[in-house]
Amino acid sequence: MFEHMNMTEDPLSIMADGAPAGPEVRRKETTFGGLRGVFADAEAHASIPGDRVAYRVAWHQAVADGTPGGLFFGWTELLPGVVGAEYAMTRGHFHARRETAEYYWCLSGRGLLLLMAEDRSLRWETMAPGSLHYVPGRTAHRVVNTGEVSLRFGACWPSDAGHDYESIAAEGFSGRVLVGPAGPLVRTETGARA
Ligand code: PAN
Ligand code: ZN
Repeated sequence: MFEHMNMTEDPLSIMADGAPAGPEVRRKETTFGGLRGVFADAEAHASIPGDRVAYRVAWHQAVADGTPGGLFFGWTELLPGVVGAEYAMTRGHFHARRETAEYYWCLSGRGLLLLMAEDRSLRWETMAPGSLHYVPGRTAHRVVNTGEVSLRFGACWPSDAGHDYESIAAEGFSGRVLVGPAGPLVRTETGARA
């Protein structure tokens, strides 16, 4: 009879909502209070309770942050919502090691992935269940929930990528996703585009 000699008692798994579970899985919640300065409408942002969860992240971290050669496997749930005229979104970042890339894939919900190059040129991809997204190196990435339910997506990135939030805090993205009359509207620094 086959014996499961190598089976650990507490294996890694992916739950029904797509989140990793098991040993070495960490979780972090980001509240609206922690997103000060992210949304254009400061007054609308201030009217939202600071302890309301904007998004939660779970990730499997088998090696220490910064270890070359490893991978992190993550999952994000971005709750639906609007702040002023803007859809709920993640803080967004460049990787600290600029050349490192990342995969995102959409599990549920609908949104836009904003991709901004170092010269601030902006493009975006639609996120919908089954969509797969390659975030190249040297590209800031932010996810916007343009739907009415949670947007859930998976992610995989190098364990030495690191996160540079400061550049985005200082300069922002070169476009914002607004609630338009016929759906989401991307307003870039150079003009509005649907
Ligand atoms: C993702 C993001 C996650 C939350 O795991 O970290 O979606 O977004 P912020 O980090 O911008 O708050 C990822 O891109 N990791 O590299
Ligand atoms: Zn990233």
